[in-house]
Amino acid sequence: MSFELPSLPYANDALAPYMSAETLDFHHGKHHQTYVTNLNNLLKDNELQGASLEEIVVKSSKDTSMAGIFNNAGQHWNHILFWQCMKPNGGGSIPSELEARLNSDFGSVDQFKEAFIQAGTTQFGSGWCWLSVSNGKLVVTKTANAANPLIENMKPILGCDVWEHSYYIDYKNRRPEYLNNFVEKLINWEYVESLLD
Ligand code: MN3
Repeated sequence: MSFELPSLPYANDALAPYMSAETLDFHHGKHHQTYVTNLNNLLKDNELQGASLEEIVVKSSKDTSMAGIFNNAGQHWNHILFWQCMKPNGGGSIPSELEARLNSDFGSVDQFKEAFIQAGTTQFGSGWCWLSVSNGKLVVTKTANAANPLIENMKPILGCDVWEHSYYIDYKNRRPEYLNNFVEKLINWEYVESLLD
């Protein structure tokens, strides 16, 4: 069984102007597709062939001889979450259960947003910023390259790609502006809440 590129849950021009059709054509159609193609090729004759994507990510993260599999499996997993975490006319009000959890664990929704944007802004080079459930508590973290919170026993419920391919066409070097628009205009909060617990 091989992995496949999932379709975007919206039209490729539906997130404009905050994320353009050109960005999605390249990011989803080329970059994400390449991770899937590489992963399938690397899994041929590998002991992890046939395992679930999450199992491949976690197991390959612990074995340096599987670095190539880890990088491509991690990026496949990360992008699947990333596409689902956005929607047209996103941002806005947060469903009540998630809002209460953000208030409880960060002090306020604004403090959560500040921490999330700060994590993405300060991730040096390529990587991701995350909102995850860790031991029942919501936490913000950042990771480099293909890594994600799954490999630290957390459950990611929101992830933002801060590789340059995610924003350079639309924002050039202005990563903080991209992150701010991701939070205020793109996040599908209903989907994020559906991943709680
Ligand atoms: Mn990407």
